Parts: sequence; structure tokens; C-alpha cells
Amino acid sequence: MSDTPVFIPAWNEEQNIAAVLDDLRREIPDADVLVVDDGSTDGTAAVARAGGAEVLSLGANRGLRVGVAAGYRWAHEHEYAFCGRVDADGQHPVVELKRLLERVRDGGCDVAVGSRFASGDGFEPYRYKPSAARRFGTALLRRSMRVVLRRPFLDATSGMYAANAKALPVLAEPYTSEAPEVQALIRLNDAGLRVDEVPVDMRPRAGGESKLRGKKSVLVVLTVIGTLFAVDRLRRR
Ligand SMILES: Nc1nc2c(ncn2[C@@H]2O[C@H](COP(=O)(O)OP(=O)(O)O)[C@@H](O)[C@H]2O)c(=O)[nH]1
Ligand SMILES: [Mg+2]
Repeated sequence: MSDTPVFIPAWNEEQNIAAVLDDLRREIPDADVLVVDDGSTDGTAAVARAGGAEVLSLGANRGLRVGVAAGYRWAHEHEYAFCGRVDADGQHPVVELKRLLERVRDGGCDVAVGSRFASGDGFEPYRYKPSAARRFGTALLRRSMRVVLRRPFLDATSGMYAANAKALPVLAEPYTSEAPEVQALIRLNDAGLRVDEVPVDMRPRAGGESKLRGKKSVLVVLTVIGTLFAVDRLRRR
């Protein structure tokens, strides 16, 4: 058994998941791989099994927040020392996750988050421009994160994570917000864990459509910001 699982939340990603699994095998051959199949109605689970992954099927579609908590819960309950997460749509090159895992393994931080918007280490600033629909939400989210975390965090909705065993129980708690990654950052911060935002390259989604598009993405960000400030107010009491 490896000391590091990598999990992939997936909902109807039969077009993309095989390439992600190939990338994982190539870059991190000794990782245990878990696909959290969230009630997919296509061939996602079969393709994942054929690609050598373990599949945790949630039955009906319960939403990304449930899938994310389930992945970290699985890693925590199996007492792994580390855990990685990448998306199923091909946006997260595994070579980047590998760097995040090395950073956590070296003890540099408890959690490393891959960021499209952080710069340095040879990564140019402004190399990714959010779509017009997302730009407003992204800017608002950044300002809010700075207030709540009392530090800048540029890519708070990134799902590319590497975590150690200390962070796993925190990440495995159920999420109440539609943006589990944002809620995770607040929790990790409250728990006093060290989170590094690490510049990475990401790709466009390989096939199909994002489940968070246009107006809906703005709505989600507004909901999330509402949650953030509610949480923050409670904490200060
Ligand atoms: N488990 C689970 N995964 C989901 C759900 N919705 C999206 N995902 C997965 O979460 C990842 C990110 O979703 P995506 O639609 O690409 O969002 P975006 O990258 O923010 O545009 C992908 O791996 C999706 O397959 C869901 O309802 N449940
Ligand atoms: Mg995506």
C-alpha cells in the first residue's frame, strides 16, 4: 500500500477521466487512485475501473461538496500520511500535483493549493484571464478572502490540493457551502494549519462543459461570500 492516495471527484466525465488516470500513472505511479463517482449517468465508473482506479460510488448525484468531503474522509479513514486531489476534466496536470505533494512531504506546509493566479518561480502574473462572467466573482472573492483570512489568497476555488494527515480530518468535515474549497481554506486557517498557494499551470477543460457556468458562477460566488462573512462574524463574537 502506498502512503499517498490521489482522489478525483467526477460527475459524468467519461470523456475525460481515462486521460487523467493515464497522467496519474505516468507521473505518480505508486499513488493509490480513488474516483469519487457522484451518481454519474454515463460510463464514468466503468472507465475509471478499467483504468485501474478504485471507485467510490455515491449513488445519486449529491453535489461536489459531498464528493470532496467523501474523498478526504476515505483517505483519513484509511490512515494515509498524505493525500492529493485533482479534477476529472483534465484541467489539472498531474506533474503540478506532484510538486505540491513534494512540498507537503518535505514539511514546507500542511496543505499546498495549486494556483492559476499566483506568480513567481518562473510563473508569469496574469497568465490566466477569467472569463467575463467570472471576472466579477473572482475579484469579489479575492477581496473577501483577504478580509477573512487576513492574507491574500488569489485562487480560492482551486481544487488542486496536496494535504498531510493533520489536514485530512479538517478537510473531511461535511461542507455546507456550494464552494467547498473556499470553506476548506477558512477551516484550515482556523485550525492553525499552514496553507501555501503555489503557482501552477492548468489546462482548459478537455471535453464537455463546466458544471459552473455564466450566471450560475456569479451566484455561487455571492452565496459563498455571504457564507464567509456569516462565519467570520460568528467567529469574532
Ligand atoms: N463528485 C462530484 N464531482 C463533481 C460534481 N460537479 C462537478 N464535479 C467534478 O468536480 C470537478 C470540477 O468541476 P468543473 O465542472 O470542471 O468545475 P470548474 O472547473 O470550476 O469549471 C470535475 O472533476 C467534475 O467532474 C458533483 O456534483 N459531484
Ligand atoms: Mg473544470
